[in-house]
Amino acid sequence: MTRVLITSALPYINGVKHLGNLAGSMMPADVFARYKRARGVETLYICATDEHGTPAELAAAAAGQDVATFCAEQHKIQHDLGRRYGLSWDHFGRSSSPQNRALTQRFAQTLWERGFMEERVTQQVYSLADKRFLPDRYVVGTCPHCAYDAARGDQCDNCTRQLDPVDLISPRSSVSGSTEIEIRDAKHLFLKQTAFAPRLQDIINAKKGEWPVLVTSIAQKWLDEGLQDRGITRDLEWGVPVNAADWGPNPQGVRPDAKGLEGKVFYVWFDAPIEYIAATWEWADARAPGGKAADSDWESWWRGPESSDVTYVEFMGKDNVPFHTVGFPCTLIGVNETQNADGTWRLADNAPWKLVDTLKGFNWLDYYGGRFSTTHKRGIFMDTALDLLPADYWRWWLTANTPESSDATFTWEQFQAQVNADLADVLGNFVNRILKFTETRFEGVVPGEGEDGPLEIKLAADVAEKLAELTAMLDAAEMRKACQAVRQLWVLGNQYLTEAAPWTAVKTDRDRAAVAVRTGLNLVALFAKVSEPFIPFAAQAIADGVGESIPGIWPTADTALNLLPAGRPVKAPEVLFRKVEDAQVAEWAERFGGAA
Ligand code: B3M
Ligand code: ZN
Repeated sequence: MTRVLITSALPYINGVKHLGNLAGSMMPADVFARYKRARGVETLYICATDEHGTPAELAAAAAGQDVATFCAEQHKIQHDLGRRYGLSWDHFGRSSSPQNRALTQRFAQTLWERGFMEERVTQQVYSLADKRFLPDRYVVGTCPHCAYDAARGDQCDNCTRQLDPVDLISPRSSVSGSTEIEIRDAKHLFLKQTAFAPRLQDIINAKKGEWPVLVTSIAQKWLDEGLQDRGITRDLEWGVPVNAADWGPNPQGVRPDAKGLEGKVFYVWFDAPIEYIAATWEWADARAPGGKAADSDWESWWRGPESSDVTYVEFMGKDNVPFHTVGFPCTLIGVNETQNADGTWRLADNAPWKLVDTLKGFNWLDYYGGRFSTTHKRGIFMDTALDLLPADYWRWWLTANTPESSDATFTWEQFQAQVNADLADVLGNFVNRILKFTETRFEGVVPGEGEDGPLEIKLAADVAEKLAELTAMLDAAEMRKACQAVRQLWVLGNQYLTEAAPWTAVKTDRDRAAVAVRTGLNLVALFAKVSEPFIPFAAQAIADGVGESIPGIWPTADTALNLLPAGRPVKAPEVLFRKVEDAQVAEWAERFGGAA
């Protein structure tokens, strides 16, 4: 039996996430985690808020809060929202945790001592008015590539190119708006990513054909363009302190000259992925008596021979792929390995950290063909969505429309059509029809009489086929196809019931009607189990109706239609899915901005 470790990209702390963020990382990761647990696989699904960097400081300043208080509050809000969406994290950590601070510092120190880091004096933007350096988003100006006049120091939102703050034309401070800017020398630490290019190329070559083409092609593009050594420290107050004074010598016997590095912190993209590991440590500590776990409790998921039964799967949007195919692997390879004099590599110890086995990257979910935007408040956000409709409506639509092979678009009209058809007309209607009929004509218990006939034999074959398809698609984390398969199972149920027509049979042949009712009730139990990864709240209500507990054991072709013992009492649930009305759609399209 193998274990599965699942991470979804860490939502940034600067505000509530929109549905596009949910669709392209947390949602598919959750469906996958729920499915694995239902299969009886030991599963750990880890997520956290990503709390460092300039966007956190800027958002806190905009909210008029100190950044620690802001992050603590926002973490709670995101945690609570996740819970209300049924995101089944085993732990939802914080990249500002003591565990992440310790691990980030330890990894950085190791990278130095292995010779993969060096000090460089670089040119940085300094604001005379603000008396501080302006890293990343603290400076805005005109993009040197496309002339967009609100490009940020780290990236141009218009042409998406990565930038260096000193590249901006007419730079100004985002703190004060001041244009009194000069370029000053400042010392920073650089990770020598160039050294890792051949190792990364080997990894990508091995994953071509296995990972989504989107992912390997983004990684390959970065490798083709040539890796750059990367500055991994920043002149910020909020972040993991560098603490270079504690480090030992590099292979040339040189200790870092901590002078000039005082007060600096690591770049957010250096510590954020390390938080995947640190959050697992947080998880172990949170469960340990006294709050202090043994290292082996969390390390067994991540390093050395104890973790050899773990398959590690990452979920993320395409913008995060470079950091997970280049940045994070460089950190881990550098911590795991050393280079021999002839340039070959060897493991540094017998407990290397695990690199990703499967990387699921997703395209964008758009809003009416344009980008959702946190900054411009365009589209629907996780909190408001739940004020409109229960979580399962969103879960279903977002999973059924996962932007796997291309970008996908949300429109209220498509959303309404799909949730009404799939959830209300197909699934809800089926469950309701058969349970109501059982209540009125079979005393609300699973009938035991009668023998299966040709209809049931055909149904069993059809169900077996679709169930196999569903299982295969979930194993591959192919979300759209998995949704199709589960929907087709629901449709089979409706078709069967229409053909078997127990309401007609009951007038002439009560045994025949009993077989149809028993089969229908078993389908209800089956649907609860196989729908649980997608719509866990409704699945629970459905399971309750037939006295089943979920997540139970994933059904097989043999058990699929034999889940319920004869004589068990059953009960129709309250309305499972209310239809989304035209008037609601009109109101929401108006309120959130619809077409154009
Ligand atoms: N926080 C994603 C983002 O906000 C970023 C992911 C970190 S994963 C280690 O775009
Ligand atoms: Zn640009």
